[in-house]
Amino acid sequence: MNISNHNEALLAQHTRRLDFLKSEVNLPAGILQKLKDFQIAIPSWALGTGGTRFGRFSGGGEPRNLEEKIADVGLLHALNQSSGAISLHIPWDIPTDPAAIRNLAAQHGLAFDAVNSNTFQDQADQAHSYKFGSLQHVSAATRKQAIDHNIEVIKHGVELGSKALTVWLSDGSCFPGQLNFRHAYERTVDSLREIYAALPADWSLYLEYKAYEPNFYSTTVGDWGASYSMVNKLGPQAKTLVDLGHHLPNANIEQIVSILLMEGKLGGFHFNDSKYGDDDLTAGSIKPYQLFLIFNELVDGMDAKGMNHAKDLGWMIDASHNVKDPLEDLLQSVEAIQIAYAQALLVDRKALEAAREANDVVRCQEILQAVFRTDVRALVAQARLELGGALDPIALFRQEKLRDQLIKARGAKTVATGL
Ligand code: RM4
Ligand code: MN
Ligand code: MN
Repeated sequence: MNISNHNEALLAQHTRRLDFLKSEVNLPAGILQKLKDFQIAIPSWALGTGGTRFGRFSGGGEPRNLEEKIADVGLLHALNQSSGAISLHIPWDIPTDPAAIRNLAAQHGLAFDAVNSNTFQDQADQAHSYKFGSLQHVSAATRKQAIDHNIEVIKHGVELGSKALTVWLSDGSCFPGQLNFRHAYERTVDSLREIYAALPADWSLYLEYKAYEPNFYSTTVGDWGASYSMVNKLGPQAKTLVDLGHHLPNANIEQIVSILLMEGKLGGFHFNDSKYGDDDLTAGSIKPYQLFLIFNELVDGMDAKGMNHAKDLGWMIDASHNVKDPLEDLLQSVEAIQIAYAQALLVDRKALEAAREANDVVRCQEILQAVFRTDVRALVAQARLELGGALDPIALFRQEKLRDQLIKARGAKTVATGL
């Protein structure tokens, strides 16, 4: 892959765009460094074409094992220098030789972000079914099996140098009356306590919430309130994870983010976008303004606490679907996240605060929207360029026919593990 030729060909145009941006906007000191430091983890389950319950249309060249998934993320990282981590889902991606996997990842400049447990599917060899839940289950033996699985996942993560466990539970009920909400809640907390007790001291536990699906009447960790109350019971290492697609329609996600952050209980993100529910669409593809408003709260809240933007929260993507090349899609998601972050860094917070104190509602909107409507793509590209990435990663991916190469190496009929 010839990144420097690609960059050279685009350099004049890029410089023109960047100069224009600099002439229009006062770039705060250190903004490029912040963009360069900001890495977004790629989920191992998004590297194949996502299916729906109706079907799956593989585009070919999908990674057939963990090694190939790491190679794919390495490819993304080589192109954008901003995807320097991978998040694994167990048992979809069990590292059988952790030292070799760690080594391979290091060769690509990749770290391991949160490891994810899976108690929403039954595995062939498992004794008890999760049909009626896992950590909430009425049977202690089923709960224990799910607890043990989570502890197993932590062990895999430790071997890879990961520092967090993400727990997403499909537990809930499909019909009114099916579940004693109180018992389900209490059993879930008790189970989580056992998992929490197995966390290494420098690890975090992220508890993800989701309003519905696969259960359609109630979800036991159904919203940020449920997650927040549970992580508070667990202790300081437990925090809430916000997946953007997991809310009921029109939820004010940026306000949720602001409150969790203020309370010190925001753990991290699963970025994606949605029109209806947990659609797992490309970040920024449907509601880019919402993504910007979320980052606006993040920058404000993190700065208020003196937090390190790059390191103090878990930044992960959770998106995959049917109709795009998964690697191109992930490049788009990463760029959308970087754009929202860059714009949030440009907000004149003093002016915004002054306008708020003066109840100048119009001015508040003007300040935010002026930034949102500023094209910061050249700034994000400059950060990539300085790190040795491509000015236009998707264009280079296509020029170099990288998908064709993957199909040649892996075959046209490959299907990656995942949903
Ligand atoms: C869930 C949730 C989890 C993800 C699974 C595959 O809806 O978003 O984070 O691990 O899907
Ligand atoms: Mn998720
Ligand atoms: Mn989801």
